[in-house]
Amino acid sequence: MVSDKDPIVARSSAPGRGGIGVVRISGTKEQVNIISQILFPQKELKPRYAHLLSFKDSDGHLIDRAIVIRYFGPASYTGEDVLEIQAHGGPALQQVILERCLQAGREIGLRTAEPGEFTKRAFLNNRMDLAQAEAVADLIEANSSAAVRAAARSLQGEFSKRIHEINADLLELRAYIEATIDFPEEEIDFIESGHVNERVTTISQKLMQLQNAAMRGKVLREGLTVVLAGAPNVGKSSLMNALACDDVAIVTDIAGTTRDRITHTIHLDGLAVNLIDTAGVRHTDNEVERIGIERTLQSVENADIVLLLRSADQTESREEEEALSLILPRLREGVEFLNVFNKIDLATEKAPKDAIGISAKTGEGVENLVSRLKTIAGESESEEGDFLARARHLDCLARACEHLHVLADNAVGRTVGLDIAAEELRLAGNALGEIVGETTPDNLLGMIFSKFCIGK
Ligand SMILES: Nc1nc2c(ncn2[C@@H]2O[C@H](COP(=O)(O)OP(=O)(O)O)[C@@H](O)[C@H]2O)c(=O)[nH]1
Ligand SMILES: [Mg+2]
Repeated sequence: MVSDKDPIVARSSAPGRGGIGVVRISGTKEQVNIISQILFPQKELKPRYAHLLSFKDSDGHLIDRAIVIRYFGPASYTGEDVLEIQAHGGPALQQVILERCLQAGREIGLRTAEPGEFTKRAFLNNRMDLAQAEAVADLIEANSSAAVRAAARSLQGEFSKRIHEINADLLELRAYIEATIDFPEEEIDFIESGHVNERVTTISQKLMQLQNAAMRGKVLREGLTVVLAGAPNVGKSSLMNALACDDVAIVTDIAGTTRDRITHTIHLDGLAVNLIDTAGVRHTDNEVERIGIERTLQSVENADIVLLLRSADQTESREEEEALSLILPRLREGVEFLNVFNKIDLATEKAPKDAIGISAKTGEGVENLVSRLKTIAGESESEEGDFLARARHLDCLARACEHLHVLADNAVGRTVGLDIAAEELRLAGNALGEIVGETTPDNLLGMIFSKFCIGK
């Protein structure tokens, strides 16, 4: 078991070669003093000052010249004392520096940091809340410019601020209801004059707005998943290649060519779009193809947008109907569903009004399809600016909503007793508290930080 009290060290810059490589040490003032005196003897390090110093091995041989910065807690990233050594960024050199640091700190228990441990300390020392700490990892992992901006907003506390606002409302209302419990005769008067039910409705609405924003935030973080589905041979793989501007999927006129999912990420207006080409859906006795088709249907279940492809030259064929009957039941509620008629170059008639006509072969209409995707993706931009969210946050928000709905659906004081109402408000607050880390169980914290990269 590692302890949060140990001094820790890690390489904070990315592995590989670079102009600069950064090794960071965090610990108490005494711990960092001891290490710093061994590494840089006779040198008093001023806080937040870039010292140019010789970094030497234990025999006094020069290893590199480095910029060394000393931070005094709590004014540091972790909230503890920190020593940052910026040397040249070679992998072997960085390893030598790391080992020398570990050797210098051996007596006082210096150890290599776990993934995310610097940020975990920042959280434990109240330098940031949990949603902000997660935003650090999300900022590093952001795969589009929109995700970068949203992660930066989360890191500044935009998401947390909205959680705290709702939590304050919940707390105030709960305090009022709990005070009312002490006056059983005047209960109904108190509930009415305190507009308790109206307040429940207002808080529910705020919470649902936040939930919508968080859903957009999750799309920003993970990208928009667009699944290409339909009967065999309608041109799904051809469209995949056209959208990817590359030969990512095999195209033949043999039905059942694509058997496994093929994924490829493109960027539309700064948003990552994960395209998934799938096996054509039909009834089949072939075991491998059957497994592929089940994977298609699973992808459909998890999609943000499903492009249902049909071949414009043979619409309403038995295959098309069969595919449709298997795909439609697997669509989640609220999923965007676009009818795409491919092979319009072969068709004598135009695509129906509600469908997008394209030719994956000639490229006709593909531009139009892309702009439809962009519109859908663009709808995920809110005016006040998005923040990033994770599945974990959506789960907490959904639980908070459930507790509030118990009260919103049943008038407080009439069908729901006051003690139950107070308890539901407390549970809703707890669920929200988990997002910012106020009520998050320790094992969950461990899991969250273990997904970080080392040195962060
Ligand atoms: N004329 C024409 N042929 C197409 C078009 N799109 C795909 N094809 C052809 O239809 C056949 C099946 O295409 P493929 O992309 O493998 O279909 P999938 O089974 O749905 O993935 C191939 O021979 C393609 O060349 C199109 O827009 N026009
Ligand atoms: Mg295919």
